[in-house]
Amino acid sequence: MEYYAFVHFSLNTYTDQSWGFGNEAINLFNPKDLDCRQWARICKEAGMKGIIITAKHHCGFCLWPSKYTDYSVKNAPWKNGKGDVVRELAEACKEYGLKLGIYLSPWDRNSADYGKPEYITYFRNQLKELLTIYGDIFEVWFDGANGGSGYYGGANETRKIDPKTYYDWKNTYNLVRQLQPKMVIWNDGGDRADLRWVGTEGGSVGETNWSLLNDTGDVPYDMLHFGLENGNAWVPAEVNTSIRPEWFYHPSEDGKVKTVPQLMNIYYNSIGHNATLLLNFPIMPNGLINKRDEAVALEFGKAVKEAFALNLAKGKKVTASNIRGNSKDFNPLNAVDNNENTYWATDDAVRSASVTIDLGKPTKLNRFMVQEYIRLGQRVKSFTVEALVNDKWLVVANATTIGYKRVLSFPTVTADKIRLNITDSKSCPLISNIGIYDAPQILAAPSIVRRQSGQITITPADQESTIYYTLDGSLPTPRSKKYKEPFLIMGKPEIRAISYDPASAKSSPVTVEKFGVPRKNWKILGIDDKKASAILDGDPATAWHQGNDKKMPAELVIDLGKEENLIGFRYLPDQTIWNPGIISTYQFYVSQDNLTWRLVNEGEFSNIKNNPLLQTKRFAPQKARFIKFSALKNTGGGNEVGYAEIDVITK
Ligand code: FUL
Repeated sequence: MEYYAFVHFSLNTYTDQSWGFGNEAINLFNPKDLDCRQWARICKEAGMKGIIITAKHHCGFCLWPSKYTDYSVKNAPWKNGKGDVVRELAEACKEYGLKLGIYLSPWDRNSADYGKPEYITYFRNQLKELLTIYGDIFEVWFDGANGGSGYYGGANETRKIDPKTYYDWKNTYNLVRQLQPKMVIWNDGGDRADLRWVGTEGGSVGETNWSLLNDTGDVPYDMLHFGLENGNAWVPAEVNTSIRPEWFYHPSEDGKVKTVPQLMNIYYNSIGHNATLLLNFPIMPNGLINKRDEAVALEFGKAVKEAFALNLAKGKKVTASNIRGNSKDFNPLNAVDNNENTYWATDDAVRSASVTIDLGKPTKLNRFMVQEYIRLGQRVKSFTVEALVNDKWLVVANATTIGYKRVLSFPTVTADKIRLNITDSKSCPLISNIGIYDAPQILAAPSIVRRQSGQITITPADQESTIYYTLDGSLPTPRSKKYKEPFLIMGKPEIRAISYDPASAKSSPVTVEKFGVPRKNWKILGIDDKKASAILDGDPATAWHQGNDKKMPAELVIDLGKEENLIGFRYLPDQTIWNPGIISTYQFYVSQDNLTWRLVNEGEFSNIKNNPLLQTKRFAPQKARFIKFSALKNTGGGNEVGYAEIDVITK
């Protein structure tokens, strides 16, 4: 179970929320095209092994017709109350050969009993239903999130519980073990369970990652992220992240689906770091996974398959610095036989040792995979990977722990031999598998950014790609100018660029960026905060916010340094999810002297709430040196105002 899916689906899907309060109307739940077979097909084709569904999220709404509450699908208009999403998913998983997992939120903002002992009985009754009706369950997720406030059967109040004692996890675990002895329990609070959270939802676990923790005591971020070398409990890491910024579906995130290079990065930082990967699909109100999410997940699956298609180490000649008792059973050949049940081992006293793989001929490679024989514990503390290139040993990678699986990427080398050097280990190392690969490049369109200084930076998705670009509007090819380093361009350049892989002679799609006048001498007036420079830094990922104490209209005045012939402006809202302060109604003024202002454009940015993309507004030509962008309203109805970038269009 290296890689499996999460699906987030509940009343939040219909209210555009992350956390429901617990009083959301049941009749909102009506997924007209719900098709769990679509979810299962996508997950299967993407290379996943199972699906975990939010049977009950914090709002308390149940996707199955639980006997113990009215707040469930049985009172929804969907299938006239006869529907059961968990059953449909269980059947779809069976059909597609996938395992089923259950997310059951301990925090329940609907239940009148939440916070009282009665709720624990209710929670366990629901757990019993889920673990007995739907066949084998591979994992159960007990999310620890708790914001306190809720509907709680109409009480509308804040209820505090002690997460360490309230849920009495030990007895709940006993119940689970009885009902589904093979199932793993995920729990990020309370008593230690079988799998641990990694302290972030961003998609990575530490470079050092021990599968151990202590079975009692608090688990600060560092322990979650790196594990504990001498912990006394086996609690491997599971990296949970979403294919979009948020867990539930929000139309505003349709343009923010992660890209294949981003997902590859997540792969190397999760599965490649001795963790499993739980990737979330937010289900849309119609009951389906969005087409864009599907396309990216399938492409990502294909890219992983291609990267690790051919193990160049398999069956090659292998020698080792030490073999346990010189026995055939522990021969280093066991490390290149692709068999998880055999392994190379050293004598007991040995803590550092090496194994050398003779590739037989100069061979191109850029990925190294290694696995410990994990049934006998995690041992390796540090290692290096060396390549014999033109008769010289070069260190191509340096790392700490291995665990079940460790994958290292490095720039392509052409080597005759590869050496794994274990430099420190808790006890004699046991290596079950080694893989050596030549992963093809990921050819996604490069990104082009212009800093305020006028400096242009072009970045490929794959560090090994070569970039070619043009400045004259023509299509870039491998005969165009090669990008070597950031360069300065004043004026209003139009830059087109491709990423190119000389080995396969394939190019990425073209990126086209048209820049306006340089912003080098621009100054934001009347704002002391240095961080406001984020508005002009050319980086869409950085933003600045006017203080919340300021009331609308919030004004931003910029001195362009010299008179320009203006015909429009551009506004990119803050691209983050929480309180981005997206301006929806505005006025745009220009001035020659920063004293007398002319209103040249006003109105609203349509659909900016759901799609906070770059906004372009044009107006009749105006000669001016100063601009004033005045925010009259934001999409949230408050006073928050955020800007990622402001630019002008000139004649
Ligand atoms: C968090 C929850 O609060 C989110 O809504 C989501 O379910 C995520 C997987 O876990 O703690």
